[in-house]
Parts: sequence; structure tokens; C-alpha cells
Amino acid sequence: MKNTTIVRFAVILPTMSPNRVNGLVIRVTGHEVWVDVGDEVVPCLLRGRLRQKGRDFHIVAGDRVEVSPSEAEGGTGAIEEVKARLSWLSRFTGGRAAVERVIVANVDILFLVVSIRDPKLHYGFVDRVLVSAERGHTNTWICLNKTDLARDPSEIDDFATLYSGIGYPVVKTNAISGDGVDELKKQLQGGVYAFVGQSGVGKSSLLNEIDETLQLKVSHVANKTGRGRHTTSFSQLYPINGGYMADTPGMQTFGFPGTVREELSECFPEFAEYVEHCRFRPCMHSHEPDCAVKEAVDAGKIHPSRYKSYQWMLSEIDERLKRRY
Ligand SMILES: Nc1nc2c(ncn2[C@@H]2O[C@H](COP(=O)(O)OP(=O)(O)OP(=O)(O)O)[C@@H](O)[C@H]2O)c(=O)[nH]1
Ligand SMILES: [Mg+2]
Ligand SMILES: [Zn+2]
Repeated sequence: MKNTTIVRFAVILPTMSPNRVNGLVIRVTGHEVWVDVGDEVVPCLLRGRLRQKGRDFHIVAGDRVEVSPSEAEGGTGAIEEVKARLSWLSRFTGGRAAVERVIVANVDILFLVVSIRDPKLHYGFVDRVLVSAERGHTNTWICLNKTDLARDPSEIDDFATLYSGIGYPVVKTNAISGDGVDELKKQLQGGVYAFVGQSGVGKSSLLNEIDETLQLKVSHVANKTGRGRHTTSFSQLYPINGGYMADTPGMQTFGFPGTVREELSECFPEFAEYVEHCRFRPCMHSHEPDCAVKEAVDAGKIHPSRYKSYQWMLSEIDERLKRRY
């Protein structure tokens, strides 16, 4: 009975022209886009009108598209339509003339990978990515890797308690021994996932550990700077457990997107229960008297490092606004 209804709807309400198929973008290099159309992966080009859609429009791994198959066998398909993104992770790049660039779209879980050391754990970086993820409606987990490099268990526990307390689940891993990787694997249930994070934290190593047939290139972190070498140079989704996982190029810094002061506190989920009790509306939770967020910080209900990140980001938004006008 149920099946009949579905078939009838498909006939009455066709969603696209018959020679188009739905696809998932799995890799973008230059103008060439690789699209999974269900039974194969085809190289595709963007239709000219899509290339001109906007100077800052970039198709990314995870985008859902409509493709017309290639006319010639072994040829190139054409991307006719890029569907509206349900979620995305973006960052500001380009210094003074900042432009917002989407890194990955439509993932079921974004795994922000950080390492205890080499490169060292940077709470400010974590908060900047989380703010961007919140802004792009992206469901985020944190993968705390290189747990073998902790000098004291409290380094791991303090971090995990803080972020899992806010609502970002934390998985602890060691990509060399494989500890914790099963826990990570359990979350990969046939959807689309992505690893993002600083260069050298171990994103590609973790992927290799999840699926040893991948054999992705990894490389040593420079001893002097503790920085990675940007070993991965493009984003690509790899088939895992009936779904996909993206490996993405690492970054050193993360320019969180946004220029609206009032929107920043909405990207700190643990502030939500306090903002309505501030005396002023809107309250920037900075210099205003009777601010419930500041009171929650003083009472130990909001972690000082999160509030510090908030203050930094607010002053960065002010800088952006000054430069613009
Ligand atoms: N001690 C230790 N080293 C690790 C662990 N995971 C990865 N590494 C090492 O860290 C270095 C960087 O790993 P990659 O997997 O290349 O890091 P990445 O995040 O993919 O780096 P980019 O591609 O530059 O973004 C390699 O030398 C890995 O062997 C871990 O859990 N513990
Ligand atoms: Mg890599
Ligand atoms: Zn306030």
C-alpha cells in the first residue's frame, strides 16, 4: 500500500527534468568537480551561469547537485543546479578584504579534530570553529587526538568536561595505537561526515586508521614550530561504512565568519539560558551593568575561557566594522 503511494507521487510531482540525476559532490579541484551519481563517480563541469552566480560562490564537497550526464561515453557531465545548503562550515579568508569561504556543506556530523600537543591544544581556535559551525547550523563533535602526548590526564579531562558539558560530544583518540577509533567509527552510520582542524592534528591519520585501504598521505609535524605541513591539499569525501567522510586541508588559523555583533552570543549555546535575564536588550555582555551572562561567568556557570573567546571575537567584529566604514 505504502509503495503505491510513493510511486504515484513520483509520477505526479516530478522534481527535475528527466535527463537530470541527483548527485553528491565529493571533490572539487579547480573547475573540475567529481560527483557521485549513485552508481558511479563522474567528473563534471559547472554550467557557465553557475560559475557566474556570484563572485564568492564556490561549490564544495558535500553540496547536493543536479547533473546532466555526459553525452559522450567517458565524457564530462554538467552540473545544472546546486541545491540550497542545509548546513555549512565557512571561514573568513584573505586578511583585510575578508571573504567568506565555505569549507564543507551538508554534513551529518562535523568532527573538529584537535590534538593535545604538536600542534598544541588551542581553546581559542576550537571556539572560533564552533562559532562558525553554530552559525552554519552544523552539528559538531570534537575529536581530541594524540591523547598519548598528554603529560597529565587532567589535560584531557579538563577539555572533555568543558566541551561535552556545553553539548559538543568529545571522542578521545590516539591514531597511532588506534585507541578510541572504534568509538569514532560507531558514529559513522552511512551519512556524510567531515574532519576539519589545524594542520598536523592527525585528520588523515585517523581516516587511515578508520579504513586502512585509504592510505592517505600523512607527514611529520615540524619539531621547532609544532606546526603541520599542510599535507592534505584539497577536500575529498571518501566512502566509509556505506556513507562518506571528508578529509580536508588543515589550517593554521581560523577566521570565524560574521560581522553582526548581536549574533555572536547566539553562537555560544551555553549563554542562551542567561541572555534573557540581562537588563539591557540587546546586551553585548561586555560593558553593560546587570548582565546575566557576566554574572554566570563570575558564578562559575560559564567557563572563563569561553567568555574570553567571546570577548576576543566581539572585538574582532568591531575591528571588521571599523575597516568597512
Ligand atoms: N603521537 C601521535 N602522533 C600522531 C597521532 N595522530 C597523528 N599523528 C602524527 O601527526 C602527524 C600529522 O598527521 P596527519 O594525519 O598528516 O595530520 P593532518 O591533520 O592530516 O594534517 P594536514 O593534512 O596538514 O591538515 C603525523 O606524523 C602523524 O603520524 C596520535 O594520535 N599520536
Ligand atoms: Mg591531512
Ligand atoms: Zn548581558
